[in-house]
Amino acid sequence: MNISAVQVSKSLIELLRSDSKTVVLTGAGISAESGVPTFRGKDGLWNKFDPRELATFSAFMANPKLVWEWYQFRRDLIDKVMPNQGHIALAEMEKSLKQLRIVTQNVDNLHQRAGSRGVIELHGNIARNKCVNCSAPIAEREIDPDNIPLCECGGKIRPDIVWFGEPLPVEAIETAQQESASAELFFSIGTSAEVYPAADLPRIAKRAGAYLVEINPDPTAITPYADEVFALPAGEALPQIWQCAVGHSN
Ligand code: BJW
Ligand code: ZN
Repeated sequence: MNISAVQVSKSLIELLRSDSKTVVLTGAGISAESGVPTFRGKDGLWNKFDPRELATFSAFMANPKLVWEWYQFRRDLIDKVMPNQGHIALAEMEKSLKQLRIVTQNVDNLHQRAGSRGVIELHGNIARNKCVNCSAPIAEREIDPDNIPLCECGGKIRPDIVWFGEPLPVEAIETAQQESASAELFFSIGTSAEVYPAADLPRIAKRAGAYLVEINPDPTAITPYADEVFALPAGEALPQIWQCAVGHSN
C-alpha cells in the first residue's frame, strides 16, 4: 500500500468526497510523463520550432508540405505513447465523481484512451482532418506531405487543430465557460495558462467562488490565485490526491 507523500487539505478532501461539481482543465504538462513534449519552457516545442511557421493558417497556406510534415511527425509520436498515471487517475475519478468534467487543450486523445468520457476538446484533435474550405471532416490517417489529398470541393486537407488566431469550436468553449462558472472545485493541471481563451477558465471559476487547485511543478500565472498548489508532476500528484480522498475515513 502507498503511503501518501502529498499533503491534501481537509477542504479538498471534503469537496472530492461530497461529489462537488468539478471541472478539470488540462494542458500539455499532463501528457509530458507519457513522452509528449510540452510547448513552452526549456524542453518545449516552441523553443525549437517557430509557431508562426507551423501553427497558423497563413503558415499552412504558404507551406502546406512543411506543416503536414510537422503534424505527421507529431501523429506518429502520439500513436506510440500511452496514457500515464495522471490520465488514469482522472478517468478513475470520473467513475466516482458524477459531476466531474474534463476540459482539455490537448489534441493527443490520451484522456479518451485512458477511459475518460465527455472530454471537451478546446483545441481540436490531431487524429482528425478537415477541409480548409468547407470544414468537412476527412478520414485519412496517413497524409503524404508531398501529395496532400483534396476534399470533394477542391479544398486542401488540414489537421483539425485550432491554430493561433483561429476561433475555438463554439460549443466547446461555451460549454467550458458555463461549466467553469458553476464549478465548486476547479483543477488547473499541466498548463502554463498563457493561451486564451482557455487561460480564462480558472479565473472564471475562481471569480464564481470555486476552490481552485493547481497541479504543476512550476509556477504559472494561475499560482497566485490558487487555493491549493501541488508543485509536482501530475502523474505523481493526482493518484495520491485521489487516494487521500477515497481512503479518508472521517
Ligand atoms: C507539467 C508537467 C507534469 C510540465 N505535470 N505539469 C497577442 C498576440 C497574438 C495572439 C493573441 C494575443 N493575445 C491573445 C491572443 C490570442 C491567442 C493567445 O492566447 N495568444 C497568447 C499566446 C498570447 N489565442 C488564440 O489565437 C486562440 N484563438 C483565439 O483567440 O481566437 C479569437 C478569434 C475569435 C473570432 C475569430 C477569430 C479569432 C487560439 C489558440 C490556439 C492554441 N493552439 C495551440 C497549438 C495547436 C497546434 C499544435 O498543437 O500543433 O495549442 S498553442 C499551444 O498552446 C497548444 C496548447 O493547447 C496551448 C496551451 O499550452 P499548454 O497546454 O498550457 O502547454 P505549455 O507548454 O504552455 O505549458 C505546459 C505546462 O505544463 C508548464 O506550465 C509546465 O510547467 C507544466 N508541466 N511537466 C504537470 N509532469
Ligand atoms: Zn471541402
